[in-house]
Amino acid sequence: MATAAAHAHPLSSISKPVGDWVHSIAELTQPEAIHWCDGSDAEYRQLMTELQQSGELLKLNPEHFPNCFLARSHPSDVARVEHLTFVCTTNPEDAGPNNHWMAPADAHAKMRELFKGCMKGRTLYVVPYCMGPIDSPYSRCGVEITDSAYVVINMALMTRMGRAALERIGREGSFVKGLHSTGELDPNRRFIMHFPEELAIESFGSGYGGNALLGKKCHALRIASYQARNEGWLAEHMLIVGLQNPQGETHYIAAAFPSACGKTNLAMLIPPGSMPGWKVFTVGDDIAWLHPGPDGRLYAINPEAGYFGVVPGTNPKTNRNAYEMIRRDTLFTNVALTADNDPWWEGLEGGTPVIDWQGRPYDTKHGPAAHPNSRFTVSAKKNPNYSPEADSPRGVPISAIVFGGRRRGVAPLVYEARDWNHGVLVGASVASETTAAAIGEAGVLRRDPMAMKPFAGYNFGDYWNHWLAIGAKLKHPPRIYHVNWFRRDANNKFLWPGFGDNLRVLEWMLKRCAGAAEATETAIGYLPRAKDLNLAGLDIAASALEQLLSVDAREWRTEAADMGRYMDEFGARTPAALRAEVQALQQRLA
Ligand code: OXD
Ligand code: MN
Repeated sequence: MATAAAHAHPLSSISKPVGDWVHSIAELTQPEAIHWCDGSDAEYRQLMTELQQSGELLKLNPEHFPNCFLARSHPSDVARVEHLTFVCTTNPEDAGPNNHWMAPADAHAKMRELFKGCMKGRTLYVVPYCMGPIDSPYSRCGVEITDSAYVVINMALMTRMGRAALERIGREGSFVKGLHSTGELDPNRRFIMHFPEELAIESFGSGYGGNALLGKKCHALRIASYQARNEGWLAEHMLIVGLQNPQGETHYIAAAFPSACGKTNLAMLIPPGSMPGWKVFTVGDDIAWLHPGPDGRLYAINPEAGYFGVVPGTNPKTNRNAYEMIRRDTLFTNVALTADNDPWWEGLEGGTPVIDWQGRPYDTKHGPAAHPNSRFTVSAKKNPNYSPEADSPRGVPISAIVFGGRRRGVAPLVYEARDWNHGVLVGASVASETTAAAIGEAGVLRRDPMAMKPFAGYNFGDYWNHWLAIGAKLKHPPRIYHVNWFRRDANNKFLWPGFGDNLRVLEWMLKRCAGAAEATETAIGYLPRAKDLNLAGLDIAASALEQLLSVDAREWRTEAADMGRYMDEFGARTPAALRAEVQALQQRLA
């Protein structure tokens, strides 16, 4: 298709700014052909066929996994590369100590050298996309130029991609410019550059999701967070879920957790059998754009249209919805294979791997069969619990915001912030053990404010200030909570069952929002007592609950001091109101 359609396009709605930009990139990168994506089914099928012919995609067992495919990435290109990800602002202070910084002119010069002629013999795909419902005033558009057909099909599943987006861009005039090439996949020639002041992204040398699907982390979080600050909203690393109680009332929660800490599982939660009458609706599993609404509440849209979820650990017990969802129409990346050509991953509970994620005969001495950060890409519409509100242009009203991390100690199962400003401190002090979602050592505790450490496109000090300002605008702000599903006992065993049973904690939050549940006041905020939680049908020891719901003042004094030190790293940009919150916490703990 590419060669036949060289430099031709069937789309009449190309505006001059888009046309001119594509033209200038084509001059720089020298592709053999240009393909303007229209987002049609025919185009998708054609690309899938081409990718199979070139061996980049493998068809999985069509009886067991109809219309499912496997892609294998280069073994050095399996996760986000935070050390090679830069925010390029004129003033380094604007990027902040939370980002790697490069001067925009230097970054552009470096990237120009890499992009020069890099698409020779390849097809340049123009991928217009809309983040958010196509008719929502809260949505924002972008165009990704890429030389990877794998990226195009992922973008087709993950965003509203094609003709309608291009038409909206034509009407609006402005769009985020994303330029991507897989290059030679050389880790020494790999950079993910962000230019928030120019609404531009340049990514070279990686084909991995978070580095290459520019609509996701690069646009919808790093660039959007910067845009959101200028425009008075928030772009957050949050799932959005609707919870319908047995009385038939639905409330929405937005929750931020670091990568690979169970956002997709919480967004698709299955109520335990002992909680009849509850229903769960997924609005989003990774990113939320939050806007103060005309009624003084906070409204959320999910800018994405699909899931790029972590595969290992998915089974009928942990997430039956996801397990069923990814049995058809799904693109797998870096999972293993059984002798039947079925996908296999650790935690599947059945089947035997014979080929590992790198395509080698499986041998335990090579490590896990599936890569720990192997992924599924699937359209959100395939989720049996897809919320009917997920396409609503006005978004859904948020009753509670939840922050959480993966911590073996210190943080209790749940606590409620005293008010919005205290809640901003609770979010700012999220800390979590690192996971396989990014290159680097897993299991190391690091501060990850609002789960945005890898994704905030500007200085965290300014970001916290913006959070405080948003709260001041809300007549009916959501309540703010912190949860820790990952607390362990002295034998390193998880104390809380997690997954579906997390609904017990969410129920308490929603009852608190309605003024219908009790709590005890502690120095760190409001905690439920065991009797305040719905524990019907749950087999859990009283001693486990006691540990889960306890606050150790000594540990928390250390924690508070550490938070204060962390905030000092942001110097004068840390808002005084947030420092005051740390001091107040320290006084309550004294
Ligand atoms: C993701 C991540 O891919 O957070 O969602 O790493
Ligand atoms: Mn994520």
